[in-house]
Amino acid sequence: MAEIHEISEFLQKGRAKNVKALVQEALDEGKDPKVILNDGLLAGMMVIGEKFKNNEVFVPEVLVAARALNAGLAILEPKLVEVGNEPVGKVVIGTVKGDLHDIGKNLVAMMLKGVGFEVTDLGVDVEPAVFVDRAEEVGANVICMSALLTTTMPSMQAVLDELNSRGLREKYIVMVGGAPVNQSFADQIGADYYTPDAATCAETAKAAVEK
Ligand code: B1M
Repeated sequence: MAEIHEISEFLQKGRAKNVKALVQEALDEGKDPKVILNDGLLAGMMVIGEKFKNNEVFVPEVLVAARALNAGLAILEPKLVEVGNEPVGKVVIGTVKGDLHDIGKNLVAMMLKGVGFEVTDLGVDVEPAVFVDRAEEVGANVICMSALLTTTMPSMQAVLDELNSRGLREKYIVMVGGAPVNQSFADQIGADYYTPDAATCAETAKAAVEK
């Protein structure tokens, strides 16, 4: 029987194969995908995050743990995502310029798909102009930005500046998030919504386009 805590432990050791196998086993046993995500994968990554902060582990260990997390997420994705017939709207999403963290952004993209959005994922280190160019190209309603570094948060402002300078600000719902981002920062830069986690982001985006 797959124990959820084992998923967290193998993730911390960067054992992607074991993580994949255990996630699959847990799903086969009928365990709730959200429990596997929160108590297995994300709990393991939180431990790594704390150890990283305290200099108990370093970039290589964090990278292999992140790879193991992504491997587990790939197995979980079909269960977390239930795609409807008609998209509720279109989103472009990316991690802002200078920032290479993509796990949270991937999770947000997954949840957005889960509530029925068509999602264009721009990846990481995305130039401000690219957010706007691609939003225009795909006919998006929502622009979602993720930042994990305090030093890259100003790149979010740069996207809003880009929208304003092209006279396109009113056309898009702009959403921001990521660990260092908060409501007061969102207010300061003039974003429409800050949400603290992937599920809330997806629900809020859906409610916003349906308004
Ligand atoms: Co880096 N890193 N990292 N890192 N890393 C952090 C963010 C850090 C907090 C670690 C620490 O010191 N405690 C710290 C930032 C400090 C700061 O600025 N405040 C840090 C640092 C300093 C760095 C480097 C500078 C380290 C170095 O090189 N010396 C470097 C920067 C590289 C760069 O981006 N230019 C770096 C590199 C890396 C790795 C490459 C090794 C790896 C990233 C791998 C990858 O993403 N593929 C990595 C990782 C994994 C982390 C930690 C450990 C984990 C981040 C993560 O994936 N969490 C992180 C410590 C931590 O956060 N505790 C850390 C799990 C993920 C699910 O959570 O992304 O927060 P998160 O997403 C959440 C919410 O924030 C939200 O939804 C998710 C939950 O549902 N959310 C949104 C995210 N985006 C959203 C958008 C929304 C709404 C919600 O709306 C649009």
